[in-house]
Amino acid sequence: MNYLFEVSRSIKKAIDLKKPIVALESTLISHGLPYPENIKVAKESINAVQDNGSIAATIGIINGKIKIGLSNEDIEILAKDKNVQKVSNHNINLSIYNKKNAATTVASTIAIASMFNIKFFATGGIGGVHLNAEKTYDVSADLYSLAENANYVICSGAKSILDLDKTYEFLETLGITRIGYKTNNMPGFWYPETLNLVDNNFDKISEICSFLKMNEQLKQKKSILIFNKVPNENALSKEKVSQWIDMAIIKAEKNKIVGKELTPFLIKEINESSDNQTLNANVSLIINNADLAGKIAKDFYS
Ligand code: PSU
Ligand code: MN
Repeated sequence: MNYLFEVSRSIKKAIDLKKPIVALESTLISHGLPYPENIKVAKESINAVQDNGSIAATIGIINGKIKIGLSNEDIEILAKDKNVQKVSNHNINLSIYNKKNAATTVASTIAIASMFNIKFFATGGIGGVHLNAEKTYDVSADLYSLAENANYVICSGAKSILDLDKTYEFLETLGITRIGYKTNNMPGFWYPETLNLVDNNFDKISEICSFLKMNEQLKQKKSILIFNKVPNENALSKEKVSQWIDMAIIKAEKNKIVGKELTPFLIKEINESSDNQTLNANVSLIINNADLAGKIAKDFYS
């Protein structure tokens, strides 16, 4: 099995010494953000984690090998190469078999992180239940992966393009605890608040950690979501975001974009029609989540 995985030396050491590690995904590099913002976000997220005394492990697939701890060179490949595959739990095995360069989604990143006992993970927004899912059955594998793995996931909720109410309900159905960091409501990714209430708000990192430590004793095989709002200076209003989304959805339907192409298509369209206001919000919330994850992981292991 070892030849399928490559763990960077510093991460191997950190795992052995039980140091705080935060896993990061690579799909937002290849499919979520345009070049060169994607490289900037990848590097600044790593820096944000490490500035807080934790170790960042960006996960992705280079030449059919699963890498835990992508190098700067690997990040460049995933950021620039147009043929990078987006891999979730259903196709990761094939991208390895076919020796592809591939980017891991939330679903596959946490599945890999769990294999190496890496508990913490930071991203922008998770995937969830899509609008019209009652017709298309398009529900992100992220939700099931969160239910199958016991990770602590720092995010700004689920992406605004989804049906956030259905996603909220489905998280509950799957047994995933939804906690807020300084927020009583689940965030809406590019906008700070939905109407859905978190299961518990914590105003202090130390309180989150004592809760997570207690949770470890329960030995539940389920993830916990820790919601962090988009920073104020880049936050957008729900009304504006909804207008851009409606326009993008009409275009997606016209162009018959479905399945795993849908999320990247909508995000790209909305970045354009918002004059990059959504892109700026996206960049800022991802780095902010990496920063919070670095702090929580550090506190958790000390
Ligand atoms: N968050 C972002 N940009 C992204 C994603 C999340 O800000 O591109 C990616 C994540 O990798 C997530 C995936 O796991 O989109 C969900 O895709 P789908 O809806 O096809 O499951
Ligand atoms: Mn999907």
